[in-house]
Amino acid sequence: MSQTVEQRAANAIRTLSIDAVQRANSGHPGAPMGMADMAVVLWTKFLKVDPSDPLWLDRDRFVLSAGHASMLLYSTLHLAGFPITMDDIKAFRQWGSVTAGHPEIDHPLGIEMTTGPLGQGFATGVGMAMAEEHLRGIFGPALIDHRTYGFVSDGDLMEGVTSEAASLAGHQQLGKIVYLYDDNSISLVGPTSWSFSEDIPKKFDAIGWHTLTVDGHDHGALAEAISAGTAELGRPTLISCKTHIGYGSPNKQDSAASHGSPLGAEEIALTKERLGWDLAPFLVPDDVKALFANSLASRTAQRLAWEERLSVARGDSDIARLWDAYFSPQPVALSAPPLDAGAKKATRALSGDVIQNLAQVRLDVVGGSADLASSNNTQIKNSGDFTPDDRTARNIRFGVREHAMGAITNGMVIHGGVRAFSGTFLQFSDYMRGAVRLGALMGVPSIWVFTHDSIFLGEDGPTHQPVEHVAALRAIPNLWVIRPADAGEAAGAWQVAMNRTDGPTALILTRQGVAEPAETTDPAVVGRGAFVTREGSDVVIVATGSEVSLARDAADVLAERGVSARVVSMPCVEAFNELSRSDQKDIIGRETPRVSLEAGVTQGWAEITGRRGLRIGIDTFGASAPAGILAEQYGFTADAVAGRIDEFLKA
Ligand SMILES: Cc1ncc(C[n+]2csc(CCOP(=O)(O)OP(=O)(O)O)c2C)c(N)n1
Ligand SMILES: [Mg+2]
Repeated sequence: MSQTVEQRAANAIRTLSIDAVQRANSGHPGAPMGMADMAVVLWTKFLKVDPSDPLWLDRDRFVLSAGHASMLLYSTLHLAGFPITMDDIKAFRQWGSVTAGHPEIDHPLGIEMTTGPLGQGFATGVGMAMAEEHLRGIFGPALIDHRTYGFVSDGDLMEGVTSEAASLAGHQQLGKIVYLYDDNSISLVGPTSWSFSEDIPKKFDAIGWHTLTVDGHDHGALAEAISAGTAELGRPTLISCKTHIGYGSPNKQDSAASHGSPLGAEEIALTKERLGWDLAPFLVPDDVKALFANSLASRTAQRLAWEERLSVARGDSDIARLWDAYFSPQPVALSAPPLDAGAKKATRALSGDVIQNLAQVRLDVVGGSADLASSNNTQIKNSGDFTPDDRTARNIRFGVREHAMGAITNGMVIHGGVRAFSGTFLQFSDYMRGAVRLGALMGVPSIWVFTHDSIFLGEDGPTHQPVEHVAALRAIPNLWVIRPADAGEAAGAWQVAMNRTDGPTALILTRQGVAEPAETTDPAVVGRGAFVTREGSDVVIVATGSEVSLARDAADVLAERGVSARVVSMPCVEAFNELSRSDQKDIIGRETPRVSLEAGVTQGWAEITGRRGLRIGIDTFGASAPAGILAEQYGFTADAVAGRIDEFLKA
C-alpha cells in the first residue's frame, strides 16, 4: 500500500526513535511511535518556528510535557532542520550529548523547557501563554502574536499541578493555548483504567476549555482539530487524540511493554516491516526531508516579515525604548526603602516597598501571589490585575494554587520579555517545590517571595510555622536563598535576585517587625553573602534575617559579661560560598569560635561554624502562641542566646 509523504514522515520519527532507544539500550519508544502523526501534522502545517532563527521572539512555543517521549522531540527537531544532528540522535542518553534522557531546556536547539516530571510542562506552558498575552497587550499583535502548543499525556493529566494550571488557564481564557492529549489509555505499569476513569473532555469543558476528540493517527482529522483549536481565541483548547502507544509494533502496540524499554532487535525488524520501512537505521528519505524543509520555508518568510515590522516600529524611538525595556532590560541598583525613625517593619513589608521601586525601573516585572498578596506584600500598587479584559496589568491573581503558580512563573520567565515573581507563605514552598527545583535545574531566574518565615509568625501555629524549609531550599542546587535582616538588606536581596540571569532566588521574609541597625545597611553587601554588622573578638555569631538584631542584642548582653562578640549577618549562604576562602575568613574569623543563630533547623550550619561550633536553631516543630511567648519558650531572647554562648565558650 502506498503511503503519503506525511505518513512516511511519521514513520521516520518512529524508526529514528526506536533505533535510538535500541542503540542506547534505554528509553521510551512507545510514546514517540504513538505521537508521531500528531507531530508531523503540527510541525508541518501549524507550528510557527524557524530553524534558521530558533530564538525568534514571536515563534510559537512547543512544550513536550510528556518528557519521557524525548526521542519524539529530538527526531522532529532533526527533521525540521534544528541543530540536532544524526550523530546527536545516535548519542541519545550518552554522556555529554544534547539528546539527554529527558529534554533539557536549550532554546538554540529548539527545546523550550526541561520536561520529565509529569505535569510541569502542561503548567509551565500556561505561563508561556500568559507572558504572550501580556506582551501582546503591550505591543499589539503586529509584533507579538503566537501560540503555545503542547503534547500532554495521561500521566500529565493525572498530576495535580495540571489541574491547578488548567483551572487558571480556563479562568483566564488563555485562547492561544492548544494542547494535544496523547489519549492512549496506557501509562507506565499498565492500562490507565486501573486508576484513571475521568471523562477528560467533560472535565475540561467544565473548567472553561474548548475540547475536541479525534483519531490521533488520522492526519486530516488532526489538521481539522488543530485548525479549530487555533480559531478558538476565547478558551484554551485540549484535543484528545486517540492514539496507540507503540504504533506499528506487532507485539507491543497498545501495551505498557512499549512504554519504557527498547523494543528489541527482533521486534524492531517486525515493526519496520509492518510500517513498510526498508531503510537502514538512522537514514531519512529525501522526500521526508523536503516535506519539512518546504513547510518551514514559509515560516522563514513569516519571520523576515516580522523583523521588517519590528524594524519599522522601532523607527519610533518611544517604541524602541519600550521594546528594549522588555527584551533587553538593564541590571538594577536598588536603594533601601525610607523608614520612620525607630520604626520596626517586617521584612515582607520592606520587600513590598522595594517592589514598588523596582516596578518603576523595570517595566518587565510582573508578579502575584497564591491568594496571599496582602500578606506577602506582592501587589504592584500602580498597576491593576491581569485579566482577560486587561492583559497589560502586572498583578497576577494565582488563586490558591501554589504548585501551578511555581510552574507558571517559570513559564513566564522562560518565555522571555517578562521577569516574574510569585509569593506564598514559606511553609507552602513545599507545595511548589517541584517547580522551584525544575526552575533551578533549568537555570531560570524566577523570584520566589516566601513570607512568614519562622515560628515567629506566632498564633497560626505549627501547620504554618516553617522550621526545615530554609534548609530544604538551600539544599536545591543553583537556587539562591536570601533572608534579609533589615531595609538595606531587603533592597539588596531584590537587587541580587533581579540581577541573577542563570538561576532562581528565594526571598525569605518575616511576618514580624525587625529592629534596624544604627546605620542603614548598604544593599550592595548582600551580593557578598555576608558582612560584619558589629565588631568583636572573642566569638563570632553568624545570624540571618530576624535573628540578626537578636544576635546584636545578645552581643550587648555578652559585652556586659566581658565577652566581645562579633555579629555577622549572612543573608545569602550561596553568595558567601562564592567568595574566596580568604574573604570568607575575613568575615567569619579564622580561629575565633563560631555560633550560628537562625530560627529554623540547624542542619547545614556546621559548614559555617565547623563541627565544634555552636548552632542555635529550632530542630522541632513550633507551637501555637504569641511570638513573644515562643521566643521565651524556644530560647530566642537576648538573655537566653547570650547564656548559651557563654556556656559554650566556658565548656
Ligand atoms: C511526576 C512524575 N511521576 C512519575 C513519573 C514516572 N513516569 C514516567 S512516564 C509515567 C507514566 C506514563 O504514562 P503516560 O503519561 O500515559 O505516558 P505513556 O505511557 O502513554 O507514554 C510515569 C509514572 C514522572 N516522570 N513524573
Ligand atoms: Mg498514556
